[in-house]
Amino acid sequence: MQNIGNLLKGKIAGPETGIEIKKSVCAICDPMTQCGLDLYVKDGQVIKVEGSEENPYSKGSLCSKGAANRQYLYSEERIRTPLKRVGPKGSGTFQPITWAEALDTIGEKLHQAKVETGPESVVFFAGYTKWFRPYLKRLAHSFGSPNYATESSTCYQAMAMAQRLVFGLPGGPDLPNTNCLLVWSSNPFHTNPGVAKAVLRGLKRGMKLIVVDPRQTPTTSRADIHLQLRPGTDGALALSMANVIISEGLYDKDFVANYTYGFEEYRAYIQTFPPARGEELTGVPADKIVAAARMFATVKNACIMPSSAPVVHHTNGLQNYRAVFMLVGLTGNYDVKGGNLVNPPSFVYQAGNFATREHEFEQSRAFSAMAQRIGAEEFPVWMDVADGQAQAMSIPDQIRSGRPYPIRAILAFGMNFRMWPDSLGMRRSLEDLDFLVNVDVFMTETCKYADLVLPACTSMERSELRCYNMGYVLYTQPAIPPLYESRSDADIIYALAERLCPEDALFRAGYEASIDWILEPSGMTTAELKKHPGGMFVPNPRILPERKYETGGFKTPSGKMEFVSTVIARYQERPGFDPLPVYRPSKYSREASPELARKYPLILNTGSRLPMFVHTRTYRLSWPSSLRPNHPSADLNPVDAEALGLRQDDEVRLSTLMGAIRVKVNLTQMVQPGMVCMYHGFGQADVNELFEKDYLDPISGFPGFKSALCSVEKV
Ligand SMILES: Nc1nc2c(c(=O)[nH]1)N[C@H]1C(S)=C(S)[C@@H](COP(=O)(O)OP(=O)(O)OC[C@H]3O[C@@H](n4cnc5c(=O)[nH]c(N)nc54)[C@H](O)[C@@H]3O)O[C@H]1N2
Ligand SMILES: Nc1nc2c(c(=O)[nH]1)N[C@H]1C(S)=C(S)[C@@H](COP(=O)(O)OP(=O)(O)OC[C@H]3O[C@@H](n4cnc5c(=O)[nH]c(N)nc54)[C@H](O)[C@@H]3O)O[C@H]1N2
Ligand SMILES: [Mo]
Repeated sequence: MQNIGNLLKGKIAGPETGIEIKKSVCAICDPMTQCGLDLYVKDGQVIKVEGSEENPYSKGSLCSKGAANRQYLYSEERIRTPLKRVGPKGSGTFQPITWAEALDTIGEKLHQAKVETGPESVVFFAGYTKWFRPYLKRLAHSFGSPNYATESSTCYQAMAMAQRLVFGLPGGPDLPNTNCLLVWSSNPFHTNPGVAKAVLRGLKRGMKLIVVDPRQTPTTSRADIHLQLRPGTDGALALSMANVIISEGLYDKDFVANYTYGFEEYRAYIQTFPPARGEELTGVPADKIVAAARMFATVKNACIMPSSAPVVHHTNGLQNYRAVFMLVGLTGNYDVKGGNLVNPPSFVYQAGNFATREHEFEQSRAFSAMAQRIGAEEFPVWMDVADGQAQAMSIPDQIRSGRPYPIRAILAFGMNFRMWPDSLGMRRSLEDLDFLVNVDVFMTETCKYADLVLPACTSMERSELRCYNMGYVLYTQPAIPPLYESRSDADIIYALAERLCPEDALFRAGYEASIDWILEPSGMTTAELKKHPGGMFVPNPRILPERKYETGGFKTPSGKMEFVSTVIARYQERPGFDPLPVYRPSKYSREASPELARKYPLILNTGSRLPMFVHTRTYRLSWPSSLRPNHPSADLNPVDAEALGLRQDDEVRLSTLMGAIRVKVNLTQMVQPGMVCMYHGFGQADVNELFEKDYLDPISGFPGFKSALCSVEKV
């Protein structure tokens, strides 16, 4: 006889214990990492969380954050009911209201703004969370507002823009098949466990690894060559590598002759970047530049793994990444097996090897039938080639100036004003709005400035569609009903659609019918997917040929891969809009602002991911935050610490020309001398307060979070 007490203590699932295993996904990071969860549920309570073995991406593993999903789910800081602010903005004084009152109020307020100042005066915003974006974008467009904006104004888009300007369509690294992986700034061992495992598998089969990173990381420690450049000098490094590849005749002459535009101008330009100059500009020894260039150009096939953030978080980031991606074409590695393969996304940025109607669903009204988007005047290239969003970095200024038209209201899902540079300025702008709604799982600082706050549930309590690049799809079902009065974001969007755009037939048909409509070209349905709670492989995966450009051309205006951008050329009278990938040092750097560098001698590089934190999400959880002292700290090399008379955990003032914050110092060899690294999103010491609102890349509008100038002094 089994002892039921022991089975219960061991949390063993089965009829004896009444414990059921329910399938879900972890959405603490989103969406590239979405590990499968096995949730042990008894009496409507999640009593244990495990990684799901059947998920082909995560294969049973969970990171330090995913393991804390119960703490996330049952956090005391969860919002329980819809709330109406009754005290002053920021006071955090709220009164519970019913869902009906909340939804009706939003319907009335947004309708009023639409009538008085036009639908474009209402912004529909999503923070880092991505799973519900197609529905939110449709809501904006069906309402008539072009102003759907997201965290992608600081993440991913600029990288995608750089690739689109060069190739038309972005290509992703073909990790399983490549023989040489050039990781141009990513540290998957901290940011994406599935990719880290793929890197390890590649190394086992003899793949060469080159990593470009100013720090030492678990990724660089595995590299054949680590190019430890100074932050923000990526363009100079790429141009110098191109100099070696071209002068040694290692480039793909056939591809260059037949499929590229502007090569002669580019070749003339890179003449000025011999390895010795590359060393001077980047700090990477010339012999390493030569060795890396030769390896990347001669090992076949080779690919570049880019990242959504580090290279583009500079005032010269977009041009730098263009120079980097050109190396893929130069060496004939675009859209080939083991190179950078073009495989368009199926759903929410993820390639799943199936076709959908996601884009048609989202864009329920053409941009030409709406007002111009926020940021259109400052960032025209964004409007030409980014993914159909407004540039959210222009929101704070436009709220204040009312130009070119007023912004009256924001309907936000997971907005965090600390995502913006000059975060306090963004917060002040939010105070100027007539009406702000924030939908979040937790009562955050930003919620305190909202007029209405709505409680969202977590991934464990909702139903969502996700896909994986090995051709795997998942349509999750709630493991437990939403806690308290929380609701899924999608349910909230559909309830608002009844009030904001009642004529929209797909919204009227409902959430699941919408997903079926989106999935139609794939032949899959939600009914079928529900039979596979842990997910399933796509029945007839879409396998695209290599070198698609041979038949269709490149999706650029010239139809070729562009060394000289015909899109940027449209605006070349503007400073920084060079059609060639011209290298300019970061606006605030020893090279470009020597005066400032005398007062602020260190490079401020922020936001390198820590394994236990995800932006503002996990500071509140005791398991992850027990892994690193939970006080804001800045990383400093011991050489700099000694020169400044600092010891581990000393309190310092970290200053830029915008102001100062107080943090502790953490001494580590991971950062190179001359560089200060600080994680973002701490309310008590927010490094984004130290960046000016217009410290942005002129083309992409991305903030220069990874190269400003700062000083550190003991307090
Ligand atoms: N200095 C500096 N700043 C940076 C960066 C940097 O490297 N350095 N990185 C930038 C990048 S790349 C990114 S992606 C952004 C991240 O930008 P943020 O949007 O600031 O990221 P989070 O803090 O993770 O998420 C915002 C909110 O979403 C809420 N949320 C979580 N799950 C859900 C959900 O299911 N529904 C709803 N409605 N809300 C939910 C969270 O509770 C949180 O309050 O920060 C950018 N800012
Ligand atoms: N644990 C955890 N995982 C995450 C997140 C998180 O917050 N926590 N956030 C998610 C999000 S939103 C994103 S965008 C991704 C980011 O994913 P990754 O890009 O993999 O991670 P980062 O740590 O931002 O940056 C990678 C490396 O870039 C280096 N770097 C910094 N400046 C420069 C530079 O100027 N040039 C070059 N070449 N390299 C530079 C850093 O030293 C760092 O080691 O991670 C995702 N995954
Ligand atoms: Mo990001």
